Amino acid sequence: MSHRLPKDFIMGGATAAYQVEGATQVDGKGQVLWDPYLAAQGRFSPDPAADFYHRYETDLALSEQYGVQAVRLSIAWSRLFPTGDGPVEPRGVDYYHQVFAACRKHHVEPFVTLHHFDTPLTLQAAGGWLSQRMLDAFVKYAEFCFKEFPEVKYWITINEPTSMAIQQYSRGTFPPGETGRFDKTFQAEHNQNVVHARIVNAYKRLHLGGQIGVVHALQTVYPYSDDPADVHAAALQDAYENRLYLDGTLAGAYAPETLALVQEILAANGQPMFKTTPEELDALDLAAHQQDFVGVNNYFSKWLRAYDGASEMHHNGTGAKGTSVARLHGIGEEKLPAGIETTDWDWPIYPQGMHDILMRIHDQYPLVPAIYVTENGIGLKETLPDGATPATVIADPKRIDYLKQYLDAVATAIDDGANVRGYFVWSLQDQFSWTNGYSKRYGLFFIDFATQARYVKQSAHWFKQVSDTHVIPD
Ligand code: BGP
Repeated sequence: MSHRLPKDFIMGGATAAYQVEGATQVDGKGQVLWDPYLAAQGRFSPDPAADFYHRYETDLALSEQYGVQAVRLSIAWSRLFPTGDGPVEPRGVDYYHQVFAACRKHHVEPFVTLHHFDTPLTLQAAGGWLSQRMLDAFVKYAEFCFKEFPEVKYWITINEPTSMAIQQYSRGTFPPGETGRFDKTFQAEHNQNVVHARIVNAYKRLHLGGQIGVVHALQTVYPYSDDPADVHAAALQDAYENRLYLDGTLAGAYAPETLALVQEILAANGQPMFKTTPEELDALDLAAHQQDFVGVNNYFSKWLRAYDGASEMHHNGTGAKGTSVARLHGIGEEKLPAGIETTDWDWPIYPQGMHDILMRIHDQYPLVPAIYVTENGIGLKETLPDGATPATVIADPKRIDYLKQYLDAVATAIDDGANVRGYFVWSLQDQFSWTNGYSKRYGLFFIDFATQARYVKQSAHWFKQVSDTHVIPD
């Protein structure tokens, strides 16, 4: 039977400044932590990305045409404040006013993220999420945006604090590329929870009438077997990737069990517990009582089994299927049960995990007023067919199948009582991927990166049908 979505359910598309804008060296934009890191790696460049800096009008027109009612965008902090906490760059401010005006013109609601992995280089050099200077500067930049852009009604403080802290300090796939530093990871996680809370509280003091929330990457974690050691490994992994954030931002306090699991990971690695102050804990509590929504990014789930050895990791950043390895000392080993399909990047396709994470928020975090799925989608290797014309529609049946299964899981969670208000597909158009470059495409719209021509994919037609009818076809 076809699944129905609520009449006011928002169907949106997601982007991030550094992944779509390109133009990283123009109009006074400051450097971000990725610029020297990617240049040193020499694998791929963040320019031109999808050249959204110059082509936002085209992409917003396509959005309107294909039923994309809302777009997640992020402001590049370094366009407004090239050094993070120095003087303002008016050309950056003007640019975002123009983008938001174009959103209005095309009847697309902007959901605006303040930080999507693109810390200004100066502030990363000062210690990034581990430095008080960065945290204070982030609050000031956020307050500037709230006052400067009253046309924005939906704000997101931080995109995926999880990905940021873990990939920066324990998995080594984001700059500065450190591994095994669980102490830095948890301190950065806590600091991001606190700075998110400070910003929510500042926004609410301004009484601007809009809404504010945070976006988390939430991988549902299951034990590989019902062996108690595997069950415990899953609990450790969950504390590390999900629970410290969920407690800190959605409950406003860390449960004693969460802290005990964190402590256990740190003790196993001979590292100290993260530090908190009473003022910080008060800020967490206040923010959790007044924020408006949480965004959930969910692509895949994880299965954990007990592991006693040294940490070993391999990140599949090329699409060489079956190459991922993740065994973390003090946590456990990721091990996929038989029969679960994976993408070329080893991401398990498991829509039940989407349903389960939405229900977990509904069941365990009752302060949360509303949930948006702020990212979900599938990365595929796609090419432009020979002889393509501007009218060519790119076939992507695999994406339609994935989106249908996950959206069905969202609809089931709504039927089961979760207050999910919208769904943003990752991604609106093909774009630059942090650790994969240009080979992992997610968009409803195909981009020929050499010419920047846009082509519609079949999934865009499917998306429009869902958006128009609020029915997920069989
Ligand atoms: C999320 C990020 C996005 C995006 C997406 C897909 O974690 O918020 O910025 O990149 O994942 O990830 P990837 O590009 O690694 O496939």
